[in-house]
Amino acid sequence: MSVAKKKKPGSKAAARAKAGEKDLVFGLGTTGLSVARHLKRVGRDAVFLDSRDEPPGLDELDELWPEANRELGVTELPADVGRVIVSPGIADDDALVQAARDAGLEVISDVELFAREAKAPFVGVTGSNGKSTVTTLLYHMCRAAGHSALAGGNLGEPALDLLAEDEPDFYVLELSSFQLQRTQTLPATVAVLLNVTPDHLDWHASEEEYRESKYRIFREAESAVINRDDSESADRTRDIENVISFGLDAPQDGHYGIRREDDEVFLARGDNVLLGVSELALFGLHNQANALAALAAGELLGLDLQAMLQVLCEFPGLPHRMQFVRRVSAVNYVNDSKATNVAAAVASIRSVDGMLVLIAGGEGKGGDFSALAGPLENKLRATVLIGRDAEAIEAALDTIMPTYFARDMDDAVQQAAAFAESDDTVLLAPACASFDQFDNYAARGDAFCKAVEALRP
Ligand code: UMA
Ligand code: ADP
Repeated sequence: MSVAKKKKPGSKAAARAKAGEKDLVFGLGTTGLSVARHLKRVGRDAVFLDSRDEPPGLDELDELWPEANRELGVTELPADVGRVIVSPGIADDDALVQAARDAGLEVISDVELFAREAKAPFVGVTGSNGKSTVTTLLYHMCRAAGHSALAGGNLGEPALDLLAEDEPDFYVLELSSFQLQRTQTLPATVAVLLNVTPDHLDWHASEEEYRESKYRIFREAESAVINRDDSESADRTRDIENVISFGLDAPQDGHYGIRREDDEVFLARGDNVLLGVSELALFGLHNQANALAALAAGELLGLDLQAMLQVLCEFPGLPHRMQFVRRVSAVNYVNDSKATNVAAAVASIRSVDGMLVLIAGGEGKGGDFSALAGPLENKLRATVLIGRDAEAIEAALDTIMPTYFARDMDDAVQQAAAFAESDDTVLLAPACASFDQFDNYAARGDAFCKAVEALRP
């Protein structure tokens, strides 16, 4: 479905969400519960619906709102609802969502409700990869620079829950394509688009729709941070007064990039070098890009430069993102379970010096696994594959080096340990979602760490 056809704020559909009318909250997971708490706070009535008989948020809803009307294990649009607040995991072509639109109802995300109510300025961070890292960096930068800040959204704590806390100087929101697709109101003080590479093609109708959902972040932004590699971002931000770009090339005046001086590599703003990349606590070229994007966003918020640089020297990264686990028998084990798409796995493979044994696989999201082959050339010892789409990855990689199949993560780690040679890295970078074998990427990363801890030197 084309984004351009959606209803605008202030349209007839929006006007239907009058006080007294019931909202339909579709999805009873983390987001649905945060919507419940919000509606309770503002005193609006709601019906809660989930296609599952026992959705994860049910017990908490029972406690929070025992008398709430609920419809479980159903997928039909109830009568008498004024607007529909849809959880991000529900795809846009869902029959109920379509029925709501056909009925002229307003269909929105939790982020739309957040943006309508938030008083403090907020930064929106989106992109195919690097969102959580940049959101967290910016959060720490705000605080290091003496401001109060709250971070959330796709990162974990739902946006609406942030409104229940004391109002901060800044909100920093990680925004997924799912959330952006159903958000009309988004007056971000700073909108950051890190990169756009194929992902979530199992949710979006097309790659074009996925890309469009990302560019929606700029619609009402006061200022923007864009990636110089993406010329479309430059086009989409032409009407925004303050736009700062970042990239891994040498930057023009007022923009962020990389400069080389006397064989050393620096993060730079225009001609000014700011910090040697060897000082960064994060590693990998992709994290240099993330650091530059965070600096650009921090500048637009007016944050102190020295405080931001200090954060870059100290922030070690989030768990499950290029997380060093252990060195056993002269082999390094790195957990990048959050590399849930092909571009992320490519970035992590590029970050590893020397030879590697790759553990990959899971639920592919429509990405093209053959893009893994180039970066692996001349640095792949072996690949060990797990999960539903293991064979599709094998088809893309077996021309480079032999691939092996593993039953589960323990088996994969043991096989990888047997293939690895001295000073190799065993890298978990699945290029896939985890849901076929695990609850989520964190459970997959934990399983990897546990299996590595169990290895005997
Ligand atoms: N579901 C049903 N039936 C329903 C409702 C949901 O089967 O009626 C399924 C969905 O298809 C999905 C699962 O339940 O498989 C969870 O969906 P949800 O929308 O209820 O998810 P929440 O628990 O609310 O979590 C969401 C984000 N999840 C998704 O977008 C899938 C979380 O991001 C986010 O942290 C949370 O809101 C708070 O904002 C996770 C994620 O995987 C980390 N995000 C994707 C990503 O980063 O790649 C976009
Ligand atoms: P997201 O929240 O967008 O999933 P994260 O910051 O959690 O991003 O990083 C997830 C994974 O994506 C990392 O472990 C790494 O493999 C990859 N990654 C991070 N930043 C970038 C980037 N700027 N470009 C490409 N890949 C990246």
